[in-house]
Formats: sequence, C-alpha cells, structure tokens
Amino acid sequence: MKVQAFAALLFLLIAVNEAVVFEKCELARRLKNAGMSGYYGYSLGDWICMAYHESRFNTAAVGPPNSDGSRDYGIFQINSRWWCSNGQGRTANGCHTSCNNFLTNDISDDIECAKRVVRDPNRMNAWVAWRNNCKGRNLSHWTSGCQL
Ligand SMILES: *[C@@H]1O[C@H](CO)[C@@H](O)[C@H](O)[C@H]1NC(C)=O
Ligand SMILES: [Ca+2]
Repeated sequence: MKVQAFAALLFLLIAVNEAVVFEKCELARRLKNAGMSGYYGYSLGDWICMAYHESRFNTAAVGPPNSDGSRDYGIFQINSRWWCSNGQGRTANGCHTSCNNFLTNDISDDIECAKRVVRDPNRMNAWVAWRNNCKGRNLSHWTSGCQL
C-alpha cells in the first residue's frame, strides 16, 4: 500500500511536469488568452507558425548546439545565451529562469519570455524559423478551424 501510494505520487509528479505536443487550436486558445493576438503587432498566426517551425509544438524540444554553444528550449525554442540559464556558458538570462522551465507542459512562462523577446528591437526576427517560414506570408490557415 505504501509502495502503491509512493508510485501514485511519483506518477503524479511526473505527469505534472510531463512534456506535451500541443494541438494547433489548443495552442491558439492559450496564446489568445495570454494576450498574444496583436502583441507588438503580431497575429496569432505569426506565433503559431513560429512555434510550429521552431518545435513542431513540442514543449520538450531542445535544439542542437548553436555556433556559440548555446541551445534553444521548448515550444518557442528560447535561447540560453540571452534568455535563460542552462548552467553552461555565458547567459544574459533576460527572462531570469532556468531553461528547463521551458520544457514543461505549462507554457505560461514560455509565453511571458516570448513577450520579453519580441519587445527587443529585432522583434520576431529573433526567431530564424519565423523569418524563413512565416514572415510576410498569409498565415490565416494557422488559425482556421479554431474556435477562438
Ligand atoms: C489568405 O488565405 C486565405 C485562405 O487561403 C484567403 O481566404 C485570404 O483572402 C488570404 N488573405 C490575403 C490577405 O491574401
Ligand atoms: Ca514552462
């Protein structure tokens, strides 16, 4: 019984922190509720297109090392050189957090950090995958079929 209770607790702890692959419309709803529609002039389509091309909506995504040795974390692939600390190498840690916090199924902190990133002069050009795949395109299909 004790062992079972422990196993149940362990499972709960794992489940709470479990990574998740978001479905497009669920992500759209979360982003809208967090005030991302029109944030700094960017549409929900911009954010969803960016997340898709950066992480395929996978909150557990960790990118390969960048040329400066940093890595990118989570659904928005937030960079360890500038925005979070992974305990390796220099970081400005602009979002004042551990990069591991961007790998959980709770994306509220990822969203807050993405807002901080886009307030920088580069805006969404900070995300190379957005620049290459989303910028200046018709993004209406990223929110089509979603009840928002
Ligand atoms: C974007 O694409 C949608 C669906 O294909 C279309 O209905 C809409 O007119 C397009 N918008 C622009 C600005 O081209
Ligand atoms: Ca998180």
